[in-house]
Amino acid sequence: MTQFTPGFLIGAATAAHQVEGNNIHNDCWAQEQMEHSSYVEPSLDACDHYHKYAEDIRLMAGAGLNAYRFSIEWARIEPEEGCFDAAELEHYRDVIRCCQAHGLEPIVTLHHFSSPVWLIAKGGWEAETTPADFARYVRYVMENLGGELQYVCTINEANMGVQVAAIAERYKKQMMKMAAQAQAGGQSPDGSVQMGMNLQAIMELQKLSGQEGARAFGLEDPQAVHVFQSACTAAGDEILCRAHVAARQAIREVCPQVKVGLSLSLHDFQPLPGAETVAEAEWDKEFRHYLPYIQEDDYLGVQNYTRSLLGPDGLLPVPDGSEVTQAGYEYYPEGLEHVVRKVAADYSGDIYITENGIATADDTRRVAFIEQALAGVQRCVADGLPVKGYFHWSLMDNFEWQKGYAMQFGLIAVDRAHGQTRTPKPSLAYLGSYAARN
Ligand code: GCO
Repeated sequence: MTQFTPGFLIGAATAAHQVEGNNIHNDCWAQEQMEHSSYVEPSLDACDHYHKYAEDIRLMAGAGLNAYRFSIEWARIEPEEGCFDAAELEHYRDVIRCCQAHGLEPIVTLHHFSSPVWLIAKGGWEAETTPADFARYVRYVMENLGGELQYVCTINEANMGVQVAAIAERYKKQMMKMAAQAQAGGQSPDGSVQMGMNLQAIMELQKLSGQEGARAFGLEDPQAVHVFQSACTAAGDEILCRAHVAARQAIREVCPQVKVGLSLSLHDFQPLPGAETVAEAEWDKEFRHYLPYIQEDDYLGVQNYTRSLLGPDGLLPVPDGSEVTQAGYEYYPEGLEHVVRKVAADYSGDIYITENGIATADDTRRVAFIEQALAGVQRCVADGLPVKGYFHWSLMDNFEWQKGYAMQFGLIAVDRAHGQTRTPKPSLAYLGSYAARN
């Protein structure tokens, strides 16, 4: 293990809704309460990071980390449109100052998937009003907290909506193929799988869930619910990019010293012979497409977890016999270096790895993953690529969105049933050992 040079950020990352607890004014919380929720369980108190942040920051600092990436919850700051909660603002000021008091550089994400309910009721991430609404929230935060910050990430995984749309399209094609095969064989679509399946009931439940989801936001039409983690249209993707640009402009007006960027979820696409054009098209969709909107940023947040094998017809399954994580990803830490090199070929700004990690109950695999991922990062730095920091996902085992608490991404274990007790795993100190000692 070789330490990075002084100034290279070595940190951990979290997201407000996944760790704080009781974000009762946001869209995820509303969807978690539904009778037909797609969330396996509600977030509830999460990891009570809202109250235990000082303990968590102390654990990071004690392990040698020198940075912390966390998000500010828009729905806490602006629970009702145009009404700002100064007490919540002061909570986040306390978190920022606690980081600084313990030698951790804070990187603040201003939107990490969850949005205020009122925004979704207005049309959410497909509404023409959202860029201005987002910029107003960002300006309020930066006017009050910007003087204490050096780094801000406007939007986490800005390409998530495009990726969800691609998954939805793949799923739709598979369902249509199954139904066509069944009907060609003279069967009902239900008979196309070797189990008792009632497609009609599935469709009815999806209809029920959609109607309930619309009601959660005071809407009639399920198609009008546009949360951030839903398939976006090309118009919605453009609205999101305009929201980033409007936020960047507000930040630059209020705090010109702050480094601004967004983060993208990026896959290490690996084409089999004959699938090279498919891989390039996928990379264009999830990365190059955003270049016009980020070329004036100070940095890009790169988030990578694994590789994606592609054949001529698109995504291929994880190869038989591969080590697979709790998230169903192939264990593939080498993907990070590949993605960083591909990004640097087209983007000239600084690169911060704002998420990289592994969902596993075996912390020795997390240590090995970190070692292999950071070896790749150090090769990139040695080759002169402008990589300036690495944030591991995640600081603690937390609420993995619709999958609930089943996955363990954390450097710290959390016993939510017994006082939210924190138990640092060996991987936390191992990660900290890479940070230069000033
Ligand atoms: C994301 C989010 C995180 C996830 C993490 C593990 O990248 O999807 O930023 O909130 O929890 O990636 O899936």
